[in-house]
Amino acid sequence: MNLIFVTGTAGSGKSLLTSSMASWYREKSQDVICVNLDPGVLSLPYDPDVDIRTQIDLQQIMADYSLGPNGALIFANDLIASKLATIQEEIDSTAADFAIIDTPGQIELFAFRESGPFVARGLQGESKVLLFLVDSLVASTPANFLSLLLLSASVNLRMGMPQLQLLSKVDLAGPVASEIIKWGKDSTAFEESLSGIKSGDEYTLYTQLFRGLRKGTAFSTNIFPISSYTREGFIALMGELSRDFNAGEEMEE
Ligand SMILES: Nc1nc2c(ncn2[C@@H]2O[C@H](COP(=O)(O)OP(=O)(O)OP(=O)(O)O)[C@@H](O)[C@H]2O)c(=O)[nH]1
Ligand SMILES: [Mg+2]
Repeated sequence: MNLIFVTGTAGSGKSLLTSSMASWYREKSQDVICVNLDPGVLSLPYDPDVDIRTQIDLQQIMADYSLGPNGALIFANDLIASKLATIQEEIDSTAADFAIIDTPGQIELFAFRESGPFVARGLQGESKVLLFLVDSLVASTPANFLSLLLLSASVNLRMGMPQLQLLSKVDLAGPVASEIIKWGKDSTAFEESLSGIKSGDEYTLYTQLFRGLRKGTAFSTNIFPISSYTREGFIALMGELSRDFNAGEEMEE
C-alpha cells in the first residue's frame, strides 16, 4: 500500500484534496481509501474508510477532563499516537493500493508535537509521500510565500519522508498564482519581489534562506499548482506521485 499524507496550514484544502484525489484514482480504477486523522472535524467532503473519530471522541474528552475546545483538541491530537496499531490494522484490512491520509487542521498540533511524527513515521506502507499544501491565497506576497516554505521545511524535518509542495486553490488565485510559481522556479524573480519590502541584513538573510531551501534535495521549492475543484495540475501531480512510488519500490527490490 502506498501512503499519501496530506498536510498544510488550517483551511489550505487538505480535506477537499483528499476527496478529489480519491475520486481521481477511483475513476482510473485504482483501489484507494481515505483516512481521516482529524479528531476535531465535524464534516468531511468524503466518506472516510478509516476514521480516527471512531477511536477518539472530542466531546467525551471535553466532558471527562473538564477541558475547553482548545485543550481538548491538544489532548485528542496527542492521543492519536496511542491508536497507531489500530489505524494500521484498519488500513491494512482494506488491502487498497493507496491510502490518502487527511491530517488535522491545526498543523502545529500534528507536526510539532510528538504524536503526528510518531504516527507518520510509524505507519507502514510500501512507499510514503507527504504533500504540503501552500495556500495560494495566503502565499500571495514574497514574505508569506517564504514563511510557508519555511513551515513546509520544518514539517519535512519532523516527518522524515519524501515531500512535495503543492500550491492549492489556484482556481481562486488568478494571476498571483503564476507569480508564486515563478518565485518557486527562479530565485532572481523571488529576490526582485522581496527587494520591494525588505532591505539590508533582513534582505540578505531571507534571500539566503530561500536559496538554501532551493538547494535541498529531499525538499525543494518546486511547487505543483493544483485545484481540487477544476483538477488543474492533477495530471502532473499524479504523474509525480507515481514516479515517486515506483522509485520507492525499485529501491526495495
Ligand atoms: N476554489 C477552491 N476552493 C477550495 C479548494 N480546495 C479547498 N477549497 C475550499 O477551501 C475551504 C477549506 O478546505 P478544506 O479542504 O476543508 O481545508 P482543510 O485544510 O482540510 O481545512 P482544516 O482541516 O479545517 O484545516 C473549503 O471551503 C473548500 O471548499 C480549491 O482547490 N479551490
Ligand atoms: Mg480538513
